[in-house]
Amino acid sequence: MTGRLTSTSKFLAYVLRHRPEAIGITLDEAGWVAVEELLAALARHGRPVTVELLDQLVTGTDKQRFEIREGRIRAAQGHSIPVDLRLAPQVPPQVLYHGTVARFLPRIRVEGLAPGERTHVHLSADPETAARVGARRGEPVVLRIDAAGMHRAGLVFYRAANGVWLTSQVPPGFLA
Ligand code: HQG
Repeated sequence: MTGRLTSTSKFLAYVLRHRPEAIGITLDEAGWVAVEELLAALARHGRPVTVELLDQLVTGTDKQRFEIREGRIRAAQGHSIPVDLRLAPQVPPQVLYHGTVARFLPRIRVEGLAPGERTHVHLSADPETAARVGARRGEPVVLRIDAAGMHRAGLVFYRAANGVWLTSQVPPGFLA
């Protein structure tokens, strides 16, 4: 991504996942806001985004952080504000992956994976993606999650529109 695309993507993710009030908008319960309302609010707050740039962000980046449906937009995942994305529970693959860093491991081994500031724990379908997630914080460590075992134990999985797997927590017994 170019610098402008990246910085706009990050600011939009901040607004749509964590702080819509930063530009004076509110999201509905499922995290959506009208595209027109979003663009007007961004312009009012000195962060103008054109329809073309927004289109590039939604369709043109590898991360697919945002979805647009019927004239509305939302972040596909990663929220800290309470939203109900209305995703249908999914049967997960046998194994999912989580990218983290060594300094978190002692706590993770005891507590399992917790969502922290976000509404869900984020899991990746492949170890390469998980390594990229972990690398945001340092030398990545990739954990293997016994997703099938969690599913058998009644824990629920969702898949965001961009392919990220979501679950409320991973108890330590399901980590390898
Ligand atoms: C760690 C990015 C101590 C966890 C990525 C992680 C992702 C614990 C950090 C998305 C813990 C939370 C989410 C425990 C978990 N004790 N540390 N019990 N349980 N942790 O950012 O998964 O670029 O909230 O390992 O691609 O890193 O934003 O979650 O290191 O999909 O679009 O606590 O963010 O996407 O960090 O990343 P985060 P994450 P974007």
